Amino acid sequence: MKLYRLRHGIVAEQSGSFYDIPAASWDELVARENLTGHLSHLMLGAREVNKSSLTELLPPIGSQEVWAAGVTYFRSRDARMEESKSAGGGDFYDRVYSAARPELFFKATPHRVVGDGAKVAIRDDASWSVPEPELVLFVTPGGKIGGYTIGNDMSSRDIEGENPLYLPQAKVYDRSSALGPCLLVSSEPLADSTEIAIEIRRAGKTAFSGATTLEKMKRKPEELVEYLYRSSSFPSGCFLFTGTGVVPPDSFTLHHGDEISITIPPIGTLTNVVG
Ligand code: DO4
Ligand code: MG
Repeated sequence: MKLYRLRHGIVAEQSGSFYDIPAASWDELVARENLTGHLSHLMLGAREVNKSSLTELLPPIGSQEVWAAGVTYFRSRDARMEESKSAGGGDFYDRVYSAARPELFFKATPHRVVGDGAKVAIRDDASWSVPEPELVLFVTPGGKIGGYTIGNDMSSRDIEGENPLYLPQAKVYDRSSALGPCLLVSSEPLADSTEIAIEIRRAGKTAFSGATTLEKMKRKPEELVEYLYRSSSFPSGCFLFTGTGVVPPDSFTLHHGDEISITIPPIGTLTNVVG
């Protein structure tokens, strides 16, 4: 089942039909251990609505923190070793790729997150900016993976490449994070063959496209969650980006007006324009 958060309420999609979900708030609905069971119960009395009511989509987030894992794909390790080589930072990426402890960093507070159709930003003081297409986990307060969404972990490569200690500035700024278009509620793992694809369109043409699959991810989603929840509590659950496996060539930087579309087939497509 897919859950959409709209300006005027919450809509569930099941088998091609849409239903209004009566809930006091997004947090009240999703921050529970048996979300699938709770939704089945709510669906018994839910009112069917037209697909056209899916307007004014908001990101599928309430008060949750957004965290991110990094260097979980070989392509990310490679690109980052190269960009930080002259600063002497390359070795850190190589080490974290094969270490037992994953890289986990704080990515966003909810107000820095935009939804499908909204504008993402590039930093004014960055000269090399890229999107990072990623599968994002929704993790319950108890540490169970309760659902999935699509994420864009916007990043300033020149700032991170200058010094890995600048990572929070390269990663955390207003509209640096996009989530959506919905939350796919499922306690089942996604298939390893699941594809994560990105297309960046500029002036009506494809400026970059690429894809990867979950089987290329070095770590298991549960492993990332287990580390994140060590000595940390998340009373309303949290979102966790799982890392990027697609990095545009070094000659590529985002421009204002670029349209970024990220598709993960069981979830949908997340589209944002840079502005
Ligand atoms: O190491 C820095 C961030 C890595 C990242 O965001 C990724 O691999 O997706
Ligand atoms: Mg990332």
